[in-house]
Amino acid sequence: MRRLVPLLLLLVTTRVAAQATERPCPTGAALTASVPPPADAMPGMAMPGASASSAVVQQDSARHEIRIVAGPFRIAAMAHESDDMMMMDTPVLRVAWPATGWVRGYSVQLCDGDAVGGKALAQGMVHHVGLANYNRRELLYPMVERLMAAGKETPRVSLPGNVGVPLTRGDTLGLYSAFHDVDGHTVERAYVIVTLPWIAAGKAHPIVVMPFFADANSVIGGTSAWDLKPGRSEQRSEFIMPLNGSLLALGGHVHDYARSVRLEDAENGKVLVKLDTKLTSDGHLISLGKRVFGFHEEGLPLVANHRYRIVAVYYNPTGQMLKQGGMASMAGAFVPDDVAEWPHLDPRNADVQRDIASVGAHDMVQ
Ligand SMILES: [Cu+2]
Repeated sequence: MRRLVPLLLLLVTTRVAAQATERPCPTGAALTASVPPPADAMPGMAMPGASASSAVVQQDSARHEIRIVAGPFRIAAMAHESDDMMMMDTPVLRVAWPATGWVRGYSVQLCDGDAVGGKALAQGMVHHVGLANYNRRELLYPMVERLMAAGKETPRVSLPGNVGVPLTRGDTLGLYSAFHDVDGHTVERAYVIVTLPWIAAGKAHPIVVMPFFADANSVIGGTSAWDLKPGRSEQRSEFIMPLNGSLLALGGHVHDYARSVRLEDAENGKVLVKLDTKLTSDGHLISLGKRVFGFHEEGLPLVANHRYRIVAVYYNPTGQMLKQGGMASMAGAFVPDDVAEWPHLDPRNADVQRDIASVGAHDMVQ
């Protein structure tokens, strides 16, 4: 999973308690009626195996929220014969963003479309839900932005009051997700509701914050996992900052046997941020640290045209090569000095096209 620690991740948790409690799931009938059938589901047009699900955007001005409702998804009970979790990946469902302004966080709900009175499904059925933004580039890579990502351990993200990620009316977002059954129950019609707290343009002037993502093994259009050799090993990659700005918070994603992942100044080798793991005695991952730097002035400055490096350290005690066992990235919230200098997304670029074709396929795959 590439981005389970997503953008804004870390600023986050303190506000959770202050949030309004989760709204109940709409009744199944209301859910079913709210999501139109997919446009390509016309007679004669449907491809074999094509999805019957689609997504719709609802703007709730009173609550200052924009909701993306997607479904229906069939979550089939599967035999769990091994430790491998059987996942059901959904297709990427595209929606047009309805208003210009700033996103302040997100939360994910899974609802049962067959429940008469409205019923939330176990959060544990959500392996991950992510949103790609096809109108903006990742800061460091010729890829479309991954705006948010949530797994079952990150059901809600909420930014501090005065911070937001800009989106423009008409931007195209793609929602991708994966589910798995819990306790062997099949759900015939599940719906995902992603709720994004929202500041409308003209209402306020929040600090613009953007997703930051840096991979120790960036592969566009494929998995960024690598084969983990026995013993101690390092995986590193360099990037050049495209513009000036500062990091507000930084977390990351690693797999079992990772010891640390760090950000260095590649010009002088100075360690800027090092995140250490907590592991079980046999090396399985318990958690990876994170850093919050504070706000703009006190953020960690990153300098345009300067070279930086991500270094992941692993110790694989198994004595064997672990196929695709390694993965490491850092992700967080970044405040550009001038957002107008953000690198442009070129849809004709071959890397960008490869990435678009693979959205959702490698994100969050363990
Ligand atoms: Cu992973």
